[in-house]
Amino acid sequence: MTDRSYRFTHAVTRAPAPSIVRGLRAVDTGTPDLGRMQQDHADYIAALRATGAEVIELAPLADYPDSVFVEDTALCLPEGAVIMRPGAPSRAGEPAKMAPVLRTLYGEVLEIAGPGTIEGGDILVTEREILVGRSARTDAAGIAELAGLVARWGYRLREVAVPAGVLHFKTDCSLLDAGTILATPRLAASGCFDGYRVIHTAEGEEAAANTIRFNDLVLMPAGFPKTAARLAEAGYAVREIGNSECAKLDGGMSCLSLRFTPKG
Ligand code: CIR
Repeated sequence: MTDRSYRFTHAVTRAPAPSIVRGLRAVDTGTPDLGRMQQDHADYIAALRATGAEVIELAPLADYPDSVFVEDTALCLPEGAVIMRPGAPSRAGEPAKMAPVLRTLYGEVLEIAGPGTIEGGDILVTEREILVGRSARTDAAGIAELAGLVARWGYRLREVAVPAGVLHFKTDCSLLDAGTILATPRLAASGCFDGYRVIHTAEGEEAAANTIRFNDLVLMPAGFPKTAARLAEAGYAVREIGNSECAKLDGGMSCLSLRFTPKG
């Protein structure tokens, strides 16, 4: 096994815009506070930088309330990047804002042309395969198009089901190292992680499932002490980041960055 699924030289983030108050959400639990989100975002970026990575911070995009959630705009692999095609109409223009940035970092940048849709939050890249969740945002045609594009780089893609009512596949899981996944019991019960070591989120802490392993750290949303303790016991270096405002928009740790090591 290699460490290529969690060791990265680069990350790209985008600052939240004041329009974040109009961001998409499944259930309205209150208006996100921009100031608090900016503070949490700064902590998040500092944690990424503390691992030695270069973090590129993009300017806010007022026209796209959800544009802080950059993960959904692209899939970044060592060999190249693939620009996504979001299933949420209000987010359809976001990938075109990310593409020029990735073109400065990668030799090869491909694009999902459609008609299918696919968002980065539904894609989990592990050591041995690319898992893609079929969700309300990611459909069969989007998955098929991605499979065709990444085949040239030798990747195997496996479609998995996202539980009803869950926004993205990675809302409920994350990669902790080459062979280990953190997942909610409801997602793991589907058997989609057979062959991996799975650590479950603690009961009532399902919202802790969206973490990121980034170099030596695991960034996780603050406020889930039982799951944090499980990760620490398993030997991971956990860094808790405030996520109260992004959580109001169904966002977590993975959504806030693209993470990658461009080859060459
Ligand atoms: C949305 O509904 O699209 C945003 N409010 C949240 C996106 C979260 N992104 C992610 O999990 N990758």
